[in-house]
Parts: sequence; C-alpha cells; structure tokens
Amino acid sequence: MHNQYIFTAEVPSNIALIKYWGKRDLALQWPENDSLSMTLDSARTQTSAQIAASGPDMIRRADSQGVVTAYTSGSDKAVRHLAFLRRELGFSAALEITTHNTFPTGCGIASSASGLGALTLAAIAAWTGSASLTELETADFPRERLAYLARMGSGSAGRSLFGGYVTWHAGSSPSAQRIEPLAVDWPLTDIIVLVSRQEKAVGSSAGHLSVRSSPLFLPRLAGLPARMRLVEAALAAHDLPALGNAIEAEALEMHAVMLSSEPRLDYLQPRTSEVLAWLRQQREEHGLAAYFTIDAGPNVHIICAPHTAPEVVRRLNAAFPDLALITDRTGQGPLLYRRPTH
Ligand code: 2P0
Repeated sequence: MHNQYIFTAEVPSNIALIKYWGKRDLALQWPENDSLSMTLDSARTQTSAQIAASGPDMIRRADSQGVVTAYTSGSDKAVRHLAFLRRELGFSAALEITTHNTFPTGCGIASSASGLGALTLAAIAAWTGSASLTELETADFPRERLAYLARMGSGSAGRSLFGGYVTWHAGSSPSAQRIEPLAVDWPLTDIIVLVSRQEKAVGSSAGHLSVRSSPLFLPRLAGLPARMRLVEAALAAHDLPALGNAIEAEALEMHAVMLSSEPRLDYLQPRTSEVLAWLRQQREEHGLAAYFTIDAGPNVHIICAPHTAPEVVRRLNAAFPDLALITDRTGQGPLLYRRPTH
C-alpha cells in the first residue's frame, strides 16, 4: 500500500482548434471526427489522491472561492470515472481525492478536459505508487494508455495528456483511435475574453448526441479532412493568418451545427458577437494579427503570437473595460509528483 504518500497530478485544459463535436459511439467514446487542440499552460486542474483507510471513494472539490463540496455518489462525472477506472484496471483500494481548478468552472474553458485528465493520473499514480510520469510508464501506463483512459472520462481530456498541439484521430473503428502530439514547436497566446462566468445550462455531453439532427452536420463532416490538413500545414509553417482563417471558420461552423440541432443549442451571447466584430475591425483597420475560436460557451479565445498579446490586451481593455481576461499560452502538458502525508 502507498498510503504514506499523496500523489498530485496537474493537468492543463486545452483549446480545440478543430472541434470534437459529436460521438459515433457513446459507450466507447468514439468521436464523429478527428480533432486538434492546443494544450494550455496555467489553466489547470490540480488533483491529489491518497489511498484511504476504508471505503467508499471520496472526492472533495474546492470551487474558485475555496468552498469545498464532497462527492461519493454515482451521479457525479468524476465519481463515475473513478468507478470506471477501478473496474477497467482491477484496483480495489478506496481513494481520498481533493481537487481544484486554477480557473472558473463551467465558463467555456474545458474543465472536464483538465479535471478528468487530472483525476485519471492522480488515481492511477496512487494505486501504483508512481511518483512521476516516467514511473507510471514503468508501471505499464505509457502516455497513450493514460490518454485512452482519460478520454473515457471526457473525450477532450485525452488530448490534455500531451503538451503542445495534439491530434485525436477517430480511426476506422473505436479501438483504432489514436491521440498523439504533433511535432510543432510554436508558442501561441490564448487570451480568453470572459463574456460570462455562468455555468452553461446544457452541458456538452447532451450536445454531442444531437449533432446528426443538424442538416449542416454531414456537409461539415465532408469538409473537415481538408480543414484539418490546412490547420496542420499552417501549424508546421507557423503561418498565423492561414491558421486564424481556418480556426475562425471552424468555430463558427461548430456553432452553426449547434444552432441548427434539435434541441437547439445556443451558447453565444450578444457580447460574443460584439467581440468578434471588434476583432475583425481591429484586423482590418489596424492590422492586429489575432484570430478567434469559441468553445461550447459564450467566451471568446483570441489566438495570437506572444509578442502581439500585450497590444491585444491593451485594446481589449479599452474597448471592453467590464470584461475580465485570462491570458494563457501553449503549455507542456501534465505534471505528476508525490509527497509524504506527514
Ligand atoms: C472540443 N468540446 O473539441 C469540443 C469543442 C466543446 C467544444 O470536447 O462528453 O466535455 O466528456 O466526451 O470533452 C467538450 O466535450 O465531452 C468538447 P465528453 P467533452 O474541445
């Protein structure tokens, strides 16, 4: 038993440049299409796990105000994922888990990606007594296997297990899926404009199931391989205008599918459109080299080169003084460490 140690995983969120929106198979977490994301740096979930003296599993989650809620029952996504990991891997020891995010939850920054990723790493580290990602690999948990396990908790979590730019290939069967980092070294900045901090009324999981009700979905699927090639080529060439045009079209297309699905999913708010119109004007009139993407929420992610970021922030603060900004960048991926309990 490894109950004299606490195992801590830090897993960053990620922002999808090509979106995962739609599942071909719910139980096997098989997406409709390939997706590609940039792993973030400071927007992370930090999760600690420790072998408990006796069961059941306990997850204590602190919100951004430090208020802690405890979960033991099966309706919570994290509790269900822990039960899945236990079944899948055959570990029996109960776990005591504490977790918090470094960013507001449910605001369009993918907390399920970082959260389910960090839970996967911390739980398996505690069960196997692994003090690092290298030790996890020695314990028969190489990164691809960890990404597979995280993906079963939340699709986008699989991509957060690697740093830089990461592709999730859907493959021709559920078992042929692959999640892998791209050989691209290009730090970019993501300035997140917080149009709203409210929890979204409809979560992504329900939306994933209604994509085929949109008449736009099949045309979208047909065009995605070409867009993926474009984005990969733009990343390889460090071509920001080419990348920016592709990711803007991609974000708008995903929201067009959401808006034309039954039931309709409308995540955008009037201020979202205001920020998009402002950004286009800044590009056209001032040559500001910055481009947007949007997740399943109203907030706008503005992607630009690190040296352009201060100018974008300055102009955003002048135009939208009431909107908070979170500035993040391309990150290196997860961390894992342990410390003694006493
Ligand atoms: C993405 N999103 O690629 C897309 C873009 C939201 C918009 O992946 O049901 O929380 O847990 O597999 O990963 C959000 O969906 O869905 C998401 P589940 P998840 O990042």
